[in-house]
Amino acid sequence: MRQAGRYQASYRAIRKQVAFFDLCKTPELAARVTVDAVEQLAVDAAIIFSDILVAVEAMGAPVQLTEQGPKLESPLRCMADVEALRVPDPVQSVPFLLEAVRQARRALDGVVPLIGFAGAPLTLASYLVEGGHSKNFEQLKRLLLCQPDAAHALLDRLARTVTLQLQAQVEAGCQAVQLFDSWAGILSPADYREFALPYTRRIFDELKPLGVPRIHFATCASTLLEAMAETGAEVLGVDWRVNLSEARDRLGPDVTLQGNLDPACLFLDEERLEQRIAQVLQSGAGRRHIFNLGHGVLPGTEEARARFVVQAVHRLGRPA
Ligand code: 1CP
Repeated sequence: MRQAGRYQASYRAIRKQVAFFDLCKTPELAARVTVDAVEQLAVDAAIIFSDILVAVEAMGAPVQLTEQGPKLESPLRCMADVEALRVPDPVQSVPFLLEAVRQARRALDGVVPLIGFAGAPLTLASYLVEGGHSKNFEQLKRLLLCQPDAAHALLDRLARTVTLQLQAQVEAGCQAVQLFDSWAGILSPADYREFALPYTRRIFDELKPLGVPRIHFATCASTLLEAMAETGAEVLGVDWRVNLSEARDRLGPDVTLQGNLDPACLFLDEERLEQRIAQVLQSGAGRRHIFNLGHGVLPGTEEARARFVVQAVHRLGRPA
């Protein structure tokens, strides 16, 4: 999940000087934030520092990060708005991201693998249509249900953009890719199958020849697990609302599960935190399980607690 961010003093110090999207667009700094998180936490993999909304900007929809979260200047509402979006060539539209990947890979080569990422089409569409974070996703659902042609045209453009961006990240040095469909859980299983699954499957199909592990993550998606597995991902990331052993029973032995400690557990004292970690490891049962948080580190988390989680997982998860 997200591992760099506001809970780190080193990140806050950089953010005092540099606005968030400027940080994403300065390769030296983005690579440094990526590597700092690995060095400070001693995690087993790095995720490149960027944001899913970088792709949205590259398509021609400017984004600002405000106190209330990301904000788009002019949310999309109809087919004409969709048709104005580009499907950009990443080499031209996100050179800073590809350079950050190259620099981070150089620094981490032989240390830990580097994961590239993007937002899944439905989640990116939510920001484009709502103009920011949303509680009920009213405008997005209006578009999906009342203007399905415009919705599919939007999702198609997003899928093409994301495919190109992930391919370019792998070519620049990423050794795995993760597709975040953070808000897929707002859909019914039938609507997920219509508006999310086909696009995600297409992205993963086109990445398959590159031979890197493909990780798919969503929150609030326990009703969607079987459909998510049909995307072809090698790894499914799940949040804490799902019991890992139950997910294993439903999905069979072949898929790898990633997760799923509730990030709020990092507010516990070490003893109780360790019990929660042990429970997650136990429900993963050491079978095709990558320990992770069920979502990103919360901004109010103490850094020492995040380090403690990694140490405890190494101690408990790798029997002597
Ligand atoms: O400095 C700040 O205030 C910025 C906070 C922040 C950070 C650290 C944002 C704004 N984005 C990021 C980085 C980020 N975003 C990473 C880098 C990973 C790392 O180094 O660990 C990643 C993988 C993301 C992905 C992302 N951005 C997602 C998918 C994952 C998830 O958390 O669900 C989403 C939904 C976003 C949108 C976004 N960007 C930023 C915020 C605060 C949000 C969420 C807003 C909302 O609630 O809708």
